[in-house]
Order: sequence, then C-alpha cells, then structure tokens
Amino acid sequence: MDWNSEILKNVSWPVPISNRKSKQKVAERIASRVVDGDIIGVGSGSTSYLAVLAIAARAREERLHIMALPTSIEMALTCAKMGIPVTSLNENGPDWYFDGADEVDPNRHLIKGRGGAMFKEKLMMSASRQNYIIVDNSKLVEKLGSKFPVPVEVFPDALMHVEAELKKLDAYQIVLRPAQGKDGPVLTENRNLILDAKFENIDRDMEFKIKCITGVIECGLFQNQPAEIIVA
Ligand code: ABF
Repeated sequence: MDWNSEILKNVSWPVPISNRKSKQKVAERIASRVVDGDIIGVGSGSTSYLAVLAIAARAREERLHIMALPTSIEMALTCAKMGIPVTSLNENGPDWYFDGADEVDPNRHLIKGRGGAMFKEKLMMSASRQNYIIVDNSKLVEKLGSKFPVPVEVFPDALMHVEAELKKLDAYQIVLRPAQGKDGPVLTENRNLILDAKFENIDRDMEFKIKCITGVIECGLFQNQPAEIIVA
C-alpha cells in the first residue's frame, strides 16, 4: 500500500471527541510504552484513535519500527494514514494490545462494543500477552450495565432465536441496533446484526452464558480477559 496516498486524506475522527483532554492523557501514556520492533494490537473508538496519533508521532520522531494489528477497518485506515504499517493476526501475533471501553467495574470486567467491533477486539485481547484498557474516569462504574446495554453480535438468520434466548437470561430490553443516518439495522464488518441487551443483573457467568447461545458471534461483555486498566 502507498502510505502517502491521497485517498486517505479524508480519514479522521468523524465527530467531536468527548472528554478529549483526559483521553489525550491516557493516549500519551500508552504511546510512552512503545519500543522499537513492537507489534501492537490497536483497539477501536476515539481513545484508541488518539493513541494511534500519539504512537505515530513517537514512531516518526524516534524512528521506531512498529507494526499495527487493527481491530476495525476504520483503525486500519487511520494507521495507514499515520504511516504505521498494518499486519494481520495470521502473520504476526501482538506483543501487546490497547483499547478503550464503555464501562469498567471494580473487578476490571468490561462492557465494550459501542462501535460494533467486539469480535475482533476480543480476538485480539485473547491473542495478546498483555492488554491495556485506556479510559477516562467517566467509564468507571460500580455495577456493569448501569450505563450501557450489552452488545451482542448475531448471525442474521439467528436473530429471533437469539432474542428469545436472551430473554431467558432475563434481558428486560433488547434493541436491534439501527444503522446511523439511514434506514435499517447496522451491519458489523462481519456482516452480522447487533442486539443491544439490557440486564438488571449481570452475574459472573453472563459472558459465558451469552456466548453459549447458538447464533451469537460475540458479545461485548469482557469478564474473562485479564487487562491492566489505565485511567486518566
Ligand atoms: C472501543 O471503543 C469499543 O469497544 C468501545 O465501545 C469504544 C470506546 O470508545 P471511546 O474511546 O470513544 O469512548 O473500545
């Protein structure tokens, strides 16, 4: 790929970034961990976006040779635009991985997936030796699920079946995530649908129970992936 291609000039974060100052701080902290030769798993969301900019700036200034394993097309294009070569999991494993989150509870369990990329995010986290979750303190919650629903990526033919099974797990509200700015449901990069499910209580085994439903590709509950949480 031609990293300087004109075609990437419009790649940028599409909306104003909330809590930008705090996110910038954690982005710089994660950038300071980069060493020459690192293969870095790159998460999605605005905090990860700021981290990519900070990492790219360091790599340029200090002539570090690094590679990125992005978890979304959007992030792959951002890395490409910023001059960070992109590789794939089948070629190279990550030395470490960073990502944002929507909620972090005191047990370091997470809700992720507002951008719909939780399948690749969890894959990267499972493949990585070391994981860092970078958040501003608006993401810290006492109880998982208090602000955000749990996103569930569903194979389209299984939609009704998965909805019925989520109800058996006591989901009290289940919404088919709409596409932004146009009619119809959102499609993930894997061409699946997303159900956003609200639960009164999310017990320790909820991630496992949701993943056991046939037709579920992945869910945005991260209860079994050890990570260091870095809070601005
Ligand atoms: C990704 O980005 C998602 O899993 C999570 O939903 C989101 C967090 O976004 P932001 O950093 O913009 O708050 O990590």
